[in-house]
Amino acid sequence: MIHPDRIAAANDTAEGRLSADYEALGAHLDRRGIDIAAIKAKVAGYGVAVPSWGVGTGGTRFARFPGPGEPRDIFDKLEDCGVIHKLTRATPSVSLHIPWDAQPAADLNSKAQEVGLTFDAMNSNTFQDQPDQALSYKFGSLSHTDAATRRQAIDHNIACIELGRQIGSKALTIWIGDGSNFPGQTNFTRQFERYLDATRTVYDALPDDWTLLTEHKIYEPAFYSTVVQDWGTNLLIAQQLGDKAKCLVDLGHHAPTVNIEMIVARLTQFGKLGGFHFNDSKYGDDDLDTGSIDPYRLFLVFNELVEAAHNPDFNPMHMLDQSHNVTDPIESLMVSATEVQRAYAQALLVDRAALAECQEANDALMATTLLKAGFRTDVEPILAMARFEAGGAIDPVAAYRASGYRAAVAAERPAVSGAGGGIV
Ligand code: LRH
Ligand code: MN
Ligand code: MN
Repeated sequence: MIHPDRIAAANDTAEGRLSADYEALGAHLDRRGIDIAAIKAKVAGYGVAVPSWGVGTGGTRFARFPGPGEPRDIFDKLEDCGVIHKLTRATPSVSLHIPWDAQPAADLNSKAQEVGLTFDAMNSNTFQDQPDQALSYKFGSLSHTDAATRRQAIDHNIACIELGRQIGSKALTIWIGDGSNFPGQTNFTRQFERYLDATRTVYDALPDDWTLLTEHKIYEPAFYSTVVQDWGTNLLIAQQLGDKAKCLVDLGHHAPTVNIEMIVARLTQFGKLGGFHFNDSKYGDDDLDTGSIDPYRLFLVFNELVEAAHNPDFNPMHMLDQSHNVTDPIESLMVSATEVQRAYAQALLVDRAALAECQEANDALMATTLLKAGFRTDVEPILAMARFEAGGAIDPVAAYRASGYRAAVAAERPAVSGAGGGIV
């Protein structure tokens, strides 16, 4: 863990500059009729969950190149996630993936408490076979042609709910790899009927105050068709199952030209936007760091979220879902969390009354200029001040590097070799 004294020491050198920058931005925003303290308060109240699997070095089917101090288990992962939150004050919860993180609830709870974190949505895994598993998911899980395999997948999801209940989670996210690799391999309709039937059984096991999030994805691992391939199918699922079922939008799970912010608006309009997996992509489900490729798209997504925020029932879950192949995962997750906050703060700056007027008057140029005015504003002093006031680091990456945390855990956690890793 990083000692607060270390954070204070790192902040000491940056504090004077931050105060000056914050004051200058405050004066600038004041001239635009915006109260900087109000924006800062909203940023300070915002949190994005970290995926437990994100703190290990990721890889591709070609190779994986682990770094020093790879977490050995969920307890090491929680330790790393605790560091991310300590420095950014932006990631108060962790999303677990089962069975990767399956451990007794009491142990998970005490470690989470020790590092100052809570648990976000539970993620089930029926896209891989596990060593002790009776039936294979090679040809599907919740939509498998074999009833016993579907039942096995249902039981796994119910076990995830059961563990989640004991650790204070309030949601189950289901993403399946089911689909087909050849035209004709499956009957689209019967396969989806089987999926709906099985998922309804999971839904019926959900506590009343839980949400079931279903996650769509256009392709991979199935390369011809995917059962839950897009937001249309996802919406059908949520509508068929009931009020507790909502759609999860992973930004990387769409075709490259798809207008994701519009999907966000549509799902919001009908009360079916359940949550996000934030990441960025150039080609497909690249799982690149949030905001690293197209920060404007992230801003446009947040523009829709801010637009919808007046509805008190609107409360989608926010989580990062990334694969860090060439960076220190802790650094990537810290930067990504602040990128999400940045998009939020920029969207808060948009003059919504003026925007509505431009839209009514069909003033396309001025409408888009109003959005750009939010996006172009450098809100870093707001983010840094919110972190600083909450006890975090003004510059999280600099403070992290100065702390020597990675070298310290590398001395304790055995080195992992990537040799032979990856399956082409
Ligand atoms: C699938 C996915 C889904 C999984 C995670 C590991 O591509 O986005 O959310 O649970 O990756
Ligand atoms: Mn995802
Ligand atoms: Mn994905």
